Amino acid sequence: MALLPILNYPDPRLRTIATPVKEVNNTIKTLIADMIETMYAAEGIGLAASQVDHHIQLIVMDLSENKDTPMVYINPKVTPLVDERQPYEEGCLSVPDVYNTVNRPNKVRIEALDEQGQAIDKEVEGLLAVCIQHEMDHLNGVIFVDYLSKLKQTRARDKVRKLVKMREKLAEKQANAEQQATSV
Ligand code: QAP
Ligand code: CO
Repeated sequence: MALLPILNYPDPRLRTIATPVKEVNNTIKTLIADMIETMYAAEGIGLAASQVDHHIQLIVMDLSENKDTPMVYINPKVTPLVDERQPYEEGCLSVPDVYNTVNRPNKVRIEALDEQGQAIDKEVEGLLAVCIQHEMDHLNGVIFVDYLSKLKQTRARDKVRKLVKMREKLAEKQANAEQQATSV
């Protein structure tokens, strides 16, 4: 198992359109396990393959309290079941520390394959409906900030750039400290 690096907004690779998975083989199963591990490590509830630079139609999610119920959606098709849209405060592992309200239909039908290649066909509402639409957007190169005003998009971009720089500096410091500790 391995942690995968997550692409950060506004990385242009996040705009890549994902292609369908042809066969749920061992390579895909390893990627699924790594994505679930990466999602848990980052304290996320959902992660699309696009976010870890794999441009295939694959989503992992876990909305359970104890983080012990991972869900896998392969080649998903999501159909809204209501016209009405409801506001929900969304975040994204690719847009760290940015949260904003997005309006989406809060009841959808999900058709997909699971990790065993078995067909899933279910109607869902609430957070699960919101989250699958957010992750589905990633597979189509869409990020939740695209729904916000230009001003909010600029602020989000600047905030993420600053945070990524800070994280890089911190990682550099930690690497230096470790080197010091081992070179006595
Ligand atoms: C998508 O997002 C989602 O900024 C999944 O510092 C989120 O898991 C859909 C996260 C909310 C609907 C509602 C974000 C973790 C996790 C951050 C996530 C952060 C740490 C985001
Ligand atoms: Co996201």
